Amino acid sequence: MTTALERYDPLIYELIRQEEARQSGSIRLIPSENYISKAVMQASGSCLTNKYAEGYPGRRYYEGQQVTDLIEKTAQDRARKIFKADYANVQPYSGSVANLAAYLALAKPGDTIMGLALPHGGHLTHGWNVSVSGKIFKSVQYGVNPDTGRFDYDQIRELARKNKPRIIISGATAYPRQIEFDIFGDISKEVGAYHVSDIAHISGLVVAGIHKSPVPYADIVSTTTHKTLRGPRGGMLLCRAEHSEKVDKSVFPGLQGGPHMHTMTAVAVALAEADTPEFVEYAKQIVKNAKALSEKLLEYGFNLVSGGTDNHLMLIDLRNKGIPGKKLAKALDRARIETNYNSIPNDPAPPFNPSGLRIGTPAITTRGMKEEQARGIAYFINKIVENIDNETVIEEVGKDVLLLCSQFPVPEHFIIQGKNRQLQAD
Ligand code: DSN
Repeated sequence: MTTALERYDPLIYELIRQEEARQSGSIRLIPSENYISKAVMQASGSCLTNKYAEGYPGRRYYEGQQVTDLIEKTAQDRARKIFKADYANVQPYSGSVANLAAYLALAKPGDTIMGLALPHGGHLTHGWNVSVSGKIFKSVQYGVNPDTGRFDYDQIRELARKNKPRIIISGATAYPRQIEFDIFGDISKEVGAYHVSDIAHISGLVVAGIHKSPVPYADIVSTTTHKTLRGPRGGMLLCRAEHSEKVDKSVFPGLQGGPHMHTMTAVAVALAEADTPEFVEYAKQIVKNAKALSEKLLEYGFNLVSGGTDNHLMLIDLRNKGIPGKKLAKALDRARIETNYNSIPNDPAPPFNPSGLRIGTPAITTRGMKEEQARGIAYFINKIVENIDNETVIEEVGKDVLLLCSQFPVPEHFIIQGKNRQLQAD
């Protein structure tokens, strides 16, 4: 039977089909990507896409909110529960908007914010100069220690004492080690700063108790919903009770109009899935897979920033292999392995052709791969590096990757069974 989409728009139908085939026949190592469950996909493609709901539950600017209020309250309650937070705002369209909303809830344009520099693993929105966060605020940027590739908390403290920022941001997009949120909290207290923590990458690990949580030590915690947390693409803010009104106003009407209710509905489902024993096992396996992959890469003579990983990702410093990150990422892509080229701390090469490659294990773990397959992927990467200009070998690796993919199909679409489901809004 043909679907409505196939009949109405065969071109787009065909392109979606091609993307499905591409996703299923390649190994996804981009650490910020994942695959969502059938339930999340269904909620995301539901009739909630048809509804405007500007405002918050019980105080909207449009009528017909009998159901949307229940959905938003459910999403908020589930977020508060699994992150153990006082308050949750589940409306941000993305992590970037969530970050900006957090800053504007606590600071005014012109105030100083201090975050991790982009080339050291920070996000654009942590005050990097091309982002609006680096334009409307005075931005002070810290880096990682050049010898260890890790945070030097004494240096961060010194920088904070010197610059007295209004906000200190903890969190990263390419940092492979545990983050000591309690120390960030102490530093913030000492210099009279607010502490905003961006856990977009690690929020699934935090929920599962595999990574320390910033919630007890941060004024506001920001996250995306689609990385290790494995929900639809979106953003979310968690905060102390005292900041809840400011956070709400900052999101709406400060930065956004009507929330994307279909996404929020899917977020609610993903939060229920994250509140299950299966999810905890999944999160543990992400880290086991990352460790297995990183250890095998080290055996092959790869240099990893900080020497390894504590979480879901690693950053390969390719300088000793004499191959730029972009060239390797493109060769890997031809062999059906998706990665992203990335700057390494203090990279001598420019951002468009940097010396690093960022890889991670959330998506392969969702496909059911374990340590053995993670080590096999390290073998593929090494083989491509050793044959970077040999298209025949690249094609052969691509065939082996396809075989591996067929043994671990994209779970079309898996169902989380967990028992701890909170099925209704309180
Ligand atoms: N673009 C995301 C990532 O890949 O890490 C961060 O927003």
